[in-house]
Amino acid sequence: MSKTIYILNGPNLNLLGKRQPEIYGSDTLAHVEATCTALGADLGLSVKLMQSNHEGEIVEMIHEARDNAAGIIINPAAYTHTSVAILDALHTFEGPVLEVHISNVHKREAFRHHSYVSQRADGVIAGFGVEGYALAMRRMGSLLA
Ligand code: DHK
Repeated sequence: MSKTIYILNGPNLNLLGKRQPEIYGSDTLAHVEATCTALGADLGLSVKLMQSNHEGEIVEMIHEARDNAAGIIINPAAYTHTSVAILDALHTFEGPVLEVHISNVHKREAFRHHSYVSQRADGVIAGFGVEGYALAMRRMGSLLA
């Protein structure tokens, strides 16, 4: 039976493809989901992609992952830089956690340089555009093999 990976996305990523395309590109989150689902079929991983604009909902998705997912790929978006609650939730999850940022946060404003989530993440990808999700899927495949 294939293992399930949760791909969790934070605020404003529902607008991916329309929002500041010069920074985040023109591909949508639906495109990310389709790409990762297809790649997952090759890797023996099934994918559940979710997005929320609400911090507590993301915490609850992580709690759900405790029972249903072998690994988490997370782009917490702005909550990356603010959320102790998401960090604490990730500490309750036992499998691999990979952090993805579409943009190179280190090339941007200073407030984007710190990530709470990185204190738990097993790996971080930034600045590879939406391809970062596919790279994280490949790494997840290796970690769970
Ligand atoms: C997405 C956001 O919405 C920002 O708040 C982060 C991240 C960067 C990204 O690059 O995917 O600072």
